[in-house]
Amino acid sequence: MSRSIRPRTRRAAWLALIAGGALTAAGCGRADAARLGEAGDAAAKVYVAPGKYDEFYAFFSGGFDGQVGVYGLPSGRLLKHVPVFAQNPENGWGYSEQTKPMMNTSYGFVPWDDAHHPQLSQTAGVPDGRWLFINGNNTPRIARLDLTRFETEEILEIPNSAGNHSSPFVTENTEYVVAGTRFSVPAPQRDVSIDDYKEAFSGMLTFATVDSATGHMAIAFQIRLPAFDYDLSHAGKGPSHGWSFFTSYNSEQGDTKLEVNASQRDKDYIAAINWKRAEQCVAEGKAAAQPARYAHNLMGDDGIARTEWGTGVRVLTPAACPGLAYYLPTPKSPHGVDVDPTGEYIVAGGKLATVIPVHSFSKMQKAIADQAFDGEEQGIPVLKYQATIAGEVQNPGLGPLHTEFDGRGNAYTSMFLSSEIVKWSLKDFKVLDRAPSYYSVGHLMIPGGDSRKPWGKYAIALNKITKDRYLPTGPELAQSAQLYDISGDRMRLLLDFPTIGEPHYAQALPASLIKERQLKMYSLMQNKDPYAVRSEKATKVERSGGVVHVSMTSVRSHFMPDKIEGIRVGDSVYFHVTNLEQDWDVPHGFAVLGANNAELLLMPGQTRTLVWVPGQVGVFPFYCTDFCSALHQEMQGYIRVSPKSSSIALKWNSPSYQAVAERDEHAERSDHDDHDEHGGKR
Ligand code: RUQ
Ligand code: CUA
Repeated sequence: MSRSIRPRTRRAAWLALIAGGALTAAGCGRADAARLGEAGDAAAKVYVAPGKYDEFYAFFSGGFDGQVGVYGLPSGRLLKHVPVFAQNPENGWGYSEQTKPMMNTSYGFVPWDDAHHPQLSQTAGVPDGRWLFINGNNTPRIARLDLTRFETEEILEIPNSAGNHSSPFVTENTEYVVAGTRFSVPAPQRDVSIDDYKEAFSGMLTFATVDSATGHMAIAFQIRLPAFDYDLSHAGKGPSHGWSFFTSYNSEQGDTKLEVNASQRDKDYIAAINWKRAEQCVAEGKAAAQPARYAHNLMGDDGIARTEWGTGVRVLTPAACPGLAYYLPTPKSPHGVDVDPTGEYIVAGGKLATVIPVHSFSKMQKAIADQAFDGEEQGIPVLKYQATIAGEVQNPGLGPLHTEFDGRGNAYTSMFLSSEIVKWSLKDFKVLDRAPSYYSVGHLMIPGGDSRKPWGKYAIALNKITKDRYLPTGPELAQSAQLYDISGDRMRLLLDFPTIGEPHYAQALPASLIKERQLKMYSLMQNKDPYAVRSEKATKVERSGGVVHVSMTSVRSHFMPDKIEGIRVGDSVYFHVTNLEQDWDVPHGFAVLGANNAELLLMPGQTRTLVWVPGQVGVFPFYCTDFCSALHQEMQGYIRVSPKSSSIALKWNSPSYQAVAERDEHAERSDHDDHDEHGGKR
């Protein structure tokens, strides 16, 4: 009796610990001043003198804010907040006509998301500074940012997926970005009972190619797996090139109360996917074509985003493609899966595990060759745990989640429950050091720490809870990162810095890889926006029914035109503003009183369009919102709005006015003549 109770009690204790998010810093007792960043030289190590640059760019996911934060390291200074999945009224992202299509999905316009994992593009397994990918977790999407502009250039929706958590995780040469569904769903979606979970739901993994010249993504194939929750992923490299690994939990396939029901088994799985094999099977026609509607949003070279609609996907099943997928048993509800720089070790983080299991790729290959199977899961061979495991890190701490590497043979694992980073050796899997984090570290990050060539100087803890580390700010406290010096034998905490949104994961690389490649301005002469005006002479205002197009310019320190009359209540006024500047760091803003959407921020040489629908009669100012010169406050204008029935003619003060007004008058006269002929409609 008591024997049967004990395991359950232990599990209950675990669950209580997890649910409560225990804040006990296991390392705390051991912490001495030098380890906590209080030593005199900690400040000097993170101090970047005025006018000097940081050594690394770091890209933090914004979590629930759907954006990317760019920070300098080691200073922790925030450099930029790049809008990705979420509308950003500060610069009009997702509000301007040119950028709205970026938020199109098969569910309609979705102007927000939950962004978790930034991934730098890699060449030969090393971050190359070209692009940054990031997943949208809620409405499954992958975005690509261009690192010469720090702007989002492309967003690809992932069909047959829900909760795009194990994404985007690039392969060694950015052949693919991947997307594993966290929530299994009916694929394609249909009306079925949730009770039919096991039979009717699938766990779909998606592989999207990345064009090596343009970065453009395209869904190559999907793989239909059992209805587990696919949580995280990393690609193989070197000897394990051609494989991608996905953790899964809920191999119990519970469809309710997962907290308990998905924690029954001792081991869940890492899915090892041989994507080279998948390519063969697809080439041999073994993938089934399946209709699927998904948005692919791409910024054109005219600066205008457009949506192309995907109509189908090719779906592979392990049954149709033997050798495609294997399951590696892994304790227990594994979360992170990380591949060491040599490509030999596959490290899992089991949220509920008491060890850190380390699989060996070469042992896995041998186990496959020897058919060392321990049964199967819906046709997918399960490899014997003992046949693939290289070792287990014993007593690492509580709640291992994610592991990164320093390139010197060491691994660093975040311990969520015991709030610490644990350093261990890839040689003998022995713990070498531990440093407390404040508090509840989720991901951790070493620049290049998931690549073949980590720049192993710093580690960052991305903490879930801040508690008492900063001045309090009401019920919601600042999000927090902590920077550690990992260059010596022992880790040393150097700095706390607050971050925006909820940073889940981050990636970093030496600034030298991108710094010199920054785009300084858009070329005005090559501006292909159909409403771009390249000089003040060409500015104009044109009406077509209830739509008015204002093609205007901004330059220090005025708009052309800055006096507009002849607008009527209810008109849709399209302000197409072109920034004529051709200097670095001279954006202009544009804002109009009462606009129901946003303001605009115009980069030099760029055109952006804001729609304004005036709802009342009056004369309304518009002005520049970006302090651009000593006469920035003079950068303003007025637009007059008359009653709907008004016949006041369009009028504006730009050099084009006379010519356009005469042309319009002429057109109106012949229009009159036309109508008179047909019975005097006017
Ligand atoms: S995770 S909850 Cu990357 Cu550990 Cu998203
Ligand atoms: Cu233009 Cu301020």
